[in-house]
Amino acid sequence: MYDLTVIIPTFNEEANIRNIVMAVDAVFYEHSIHGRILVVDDNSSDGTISIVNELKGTKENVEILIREKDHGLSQSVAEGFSHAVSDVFIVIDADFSHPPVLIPWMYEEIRNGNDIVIGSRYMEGGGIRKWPLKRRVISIGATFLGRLLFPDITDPVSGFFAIRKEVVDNAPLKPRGYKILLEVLGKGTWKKEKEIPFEFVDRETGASKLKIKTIIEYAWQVLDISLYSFTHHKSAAWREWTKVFKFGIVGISGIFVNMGVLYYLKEYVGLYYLIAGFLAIELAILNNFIWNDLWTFRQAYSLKLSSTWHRLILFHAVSAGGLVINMGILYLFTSVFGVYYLLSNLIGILIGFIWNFFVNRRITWIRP
Ligand SMILES: Nc1nc2c(ncn2[C@@H]2O[C@H](COP(=O)(O)OP(=O)(O)O)[C@@H](O)[C@H]2O)c(=O)[nH]1
Ligand SMILES: [Mg+2]
Repeated sequence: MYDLTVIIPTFNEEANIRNIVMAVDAVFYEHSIHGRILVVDDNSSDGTISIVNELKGTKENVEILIREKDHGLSQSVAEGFSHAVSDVFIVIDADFSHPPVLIPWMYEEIRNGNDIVIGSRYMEGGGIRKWPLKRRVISIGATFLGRLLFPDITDPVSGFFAIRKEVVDNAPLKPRGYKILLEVLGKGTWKKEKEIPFEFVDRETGASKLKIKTIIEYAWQVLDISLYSFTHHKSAAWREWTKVFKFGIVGISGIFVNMGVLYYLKEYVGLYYLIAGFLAIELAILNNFIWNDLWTFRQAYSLKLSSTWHRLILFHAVSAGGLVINMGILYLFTSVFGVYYLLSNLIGILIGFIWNFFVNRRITWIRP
């Protein structure tokens, strides 16, 4: 029984496969890891298969799975998951875009209690070398979409990651395209995740295989994971949706506070309505802050890291931004596009809400 299986998906990698297998095996040796290497190949037409077969002759921990139908990177990795028997899996590209020296660190983080460990290109210390602008733009777009579902994860579409076997044991993965990690995050069972930075280096030899079709498949995948989370309340994306709902309920409570205070201060205290209105907004913001802090984002890391004052100031700043967005859209849609003002305001409220949620989620209450 092996402790760890390193899964290497390959398609026509004769230029790299020997070196990557040797490099991973050397890392095992140096760190006394009892690991196995599982190459999952989509029936390459070049020398990949024969090279692995030759390596198998000298190394008993090397294995190859040759697939003949349903060609695809994600499908290959998923098949690797069901084939491997160890408790931990690590997925790594064959073309040295992912540094094998990080394998022991990832493995250790899994043993430290994380369910998923992700090699991140987008966190501090990470990066991408030798990518043309087009690739960068596509990748940033893909990452942005993925972060809507998993805001704490900087690189939810990384191809370099480690998981515990249980994460995918009963997961109904629908592997398509290139983003198997997003599928694992969306359909798998996990609580704790950790990212470690690395610098992605684009391949030196062989061709990259990204196509337009991949981008369309990816958008479907994000939608599919969102729908899945609505019916599977243990999923990580559902945990995120519950925050959105709570934030919305708090927002509605704020409207009542705002209206009530305005009415009271004007009618009973006799304040000028704009002054009353200003105080009403401030009290509504305080109301929303308290409920979000105690309820919506109760488990946020920043509750320990930052002071309540710090969060309160951030929340004010974000709310002010939301107000400007709301007013801006009200003006733009009504006076420029000629939309009925109540409808314009509704659109403004909605976009202001999205702003408030996402920005607060990223800066005020971080990492649950
Ligand atoms: N099994 C399998 N592996 C693939 C397929 N496409 C790419 N790969 C492998 O997946 C890894 C990443 O592919 P690559 O083309 O370098 O993607 P990029 O780095 O995102 O441009 C490499 O190890 C490839 O050999 C595929 O259709 N099937
Ligand atoms: Mg590559």
